Amino acid sequence: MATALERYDPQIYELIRQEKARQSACIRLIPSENYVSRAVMEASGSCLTNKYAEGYPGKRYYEGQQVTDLIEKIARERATKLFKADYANVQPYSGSIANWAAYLALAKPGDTIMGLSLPYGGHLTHGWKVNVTSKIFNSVQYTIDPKTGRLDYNQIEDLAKKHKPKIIISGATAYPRQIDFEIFGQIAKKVGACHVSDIAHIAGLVVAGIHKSPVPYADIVSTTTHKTLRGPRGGMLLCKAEHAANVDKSVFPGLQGGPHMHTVTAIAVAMAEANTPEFVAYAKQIVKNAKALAEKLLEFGFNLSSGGTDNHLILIDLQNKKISGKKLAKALDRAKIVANYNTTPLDPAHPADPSGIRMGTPAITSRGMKEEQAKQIAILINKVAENIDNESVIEEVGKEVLLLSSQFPVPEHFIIPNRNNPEPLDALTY
Ligand code: DSN
Repeated sequence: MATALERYDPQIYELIRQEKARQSACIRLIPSENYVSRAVMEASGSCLTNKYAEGYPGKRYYEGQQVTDLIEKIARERATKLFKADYANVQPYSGSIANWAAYLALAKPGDTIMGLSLPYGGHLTHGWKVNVTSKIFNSVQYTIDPKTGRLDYNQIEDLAKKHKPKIIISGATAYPRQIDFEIFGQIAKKVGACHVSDIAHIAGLVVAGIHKSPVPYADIVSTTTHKTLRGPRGGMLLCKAEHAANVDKSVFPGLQGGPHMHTVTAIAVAMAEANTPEFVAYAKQIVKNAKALAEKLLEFGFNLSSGGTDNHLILIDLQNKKISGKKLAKALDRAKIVANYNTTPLDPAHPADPSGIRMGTPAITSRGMKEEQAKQIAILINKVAENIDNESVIEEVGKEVLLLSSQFPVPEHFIIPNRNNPEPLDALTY
């Protein structure tokens, strides 16, 4: 039977169908993307989208909050338990807003913030020059050591001593190595700064205990909920009890109006999923897969920033291959392998067409792929890079991708055991 959407808006129905087919057919390597479970998708598409809930549980500005209060409390409790934090705010619409709320909870406009420079792997909202964080705050940017491709904690400490920032931000969007949040915390203490840690990319690895948690060492931890954490598109803040009131005020009414309660609901579900042994195994496999992909690419002579990876992503510097990041990303996309072009440390090229390409393994791991498939993907990537102007080879690779994808169906089939009934869910379609 046709769905309501199919009947009412066949054009949009068809486009959603096409996107679903694309997500199913392609090898998705964008490290910030994933596939959510059926349970998260259902919560996200639920009637909670109909409800306004300005305020917080027990202190709302609209009536009819009998259910929303319960849901938000559950989401907060699950998040605090999962991350072992004192307090969680689950309302930020995104990671960018979560970062903003963290800064405004701890600093005033005009204060100095210090974060990782975007071309070196930082996020726009870590004070990059085109982002409004650099206009409202005085932004000082640290970099990474181009020789090692790693954070240089001495440089960070020297800069912190020189500029006396109000906030030091740890965290990155394109950094393939472990971050020592404890050292960041120590540097912040030495210079009287607050420490905000943005773990949007690695949150799933943190809850699985693969990467050290910044929670003990940061005043506020900011994250998205949809990357390695595999929840809905959204943001979240975790903090020490002393900052809870300021964090809440910063999010609402400081930056946002009504929270997206369907997202908060889906975050609650994702927090339950992440608190399972299955999720820990998943997160471990993400890193194994990234390492396997990295090793095989190194065999083909690709230069990897820092020489490899400790997490879910790799950053390839293509200068030795004489191909631009954009050219390879577009050729790979035609071959149904989806990654994104990215700047690399000391990149001589413009960010609009940089020398690097960024890839990650959260999505392929959700499909059940393992090291063997990661290596197979590296072979396909190399084939495209070596035949960058040969459309018939690129088409051939596309066919090989389809074959591989068909063996690992999209994770509407992936199994998060029902918490009340250990029988796995059947493979149903959305
Ligand atoms: N767009 C995200 C990423 O791809 O890393 C960061 O916001």
